[in-house]
Amino acid sequence: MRLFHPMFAILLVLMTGAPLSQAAETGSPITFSDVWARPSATATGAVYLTMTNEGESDDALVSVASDVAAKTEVHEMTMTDMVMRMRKADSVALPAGQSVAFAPGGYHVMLIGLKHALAAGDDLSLTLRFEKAGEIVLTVPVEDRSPSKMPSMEHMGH
Ligand SMILES: [Cu+2]
Repeated sequence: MRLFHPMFAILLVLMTGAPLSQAAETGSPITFSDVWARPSATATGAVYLTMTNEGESDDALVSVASDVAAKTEVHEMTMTDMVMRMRKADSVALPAGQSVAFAPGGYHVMLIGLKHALAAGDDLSLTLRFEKAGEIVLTVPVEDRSPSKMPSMEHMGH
């Protein structure tokens, strides 16, 4: 049977397109975008990302790990009495249907005790463990994005 009528092609695209957009092929309802790490020549580095829960049940990021650093933690920057502080977040809630952005000035993944410098163009592997979705491994590109206004801020307290 030959199905070369243009209408069939359109139907096939519609039929195969739907499940892909739900990330069904990975089996995980958690999707990521805007994943990048800041270049670093010091002992610490930072990873930023946006995570979205496309599933029906609430989840939470409970731990992070990377083999490029001795210790990997989720940190949160907060403004208290006009002073920026950084503290370790034990978990980050990711309710069903919502996104959480890790971005300069807010949440970030802190790489502590880097085993080597991170240069733009490098990749690093980051493992995120979720309460329900389990472990997800991301490849994080090191990118030289818009320079931070306060480059030393993210390293405060380390
Ligand atoms: Cu930090």
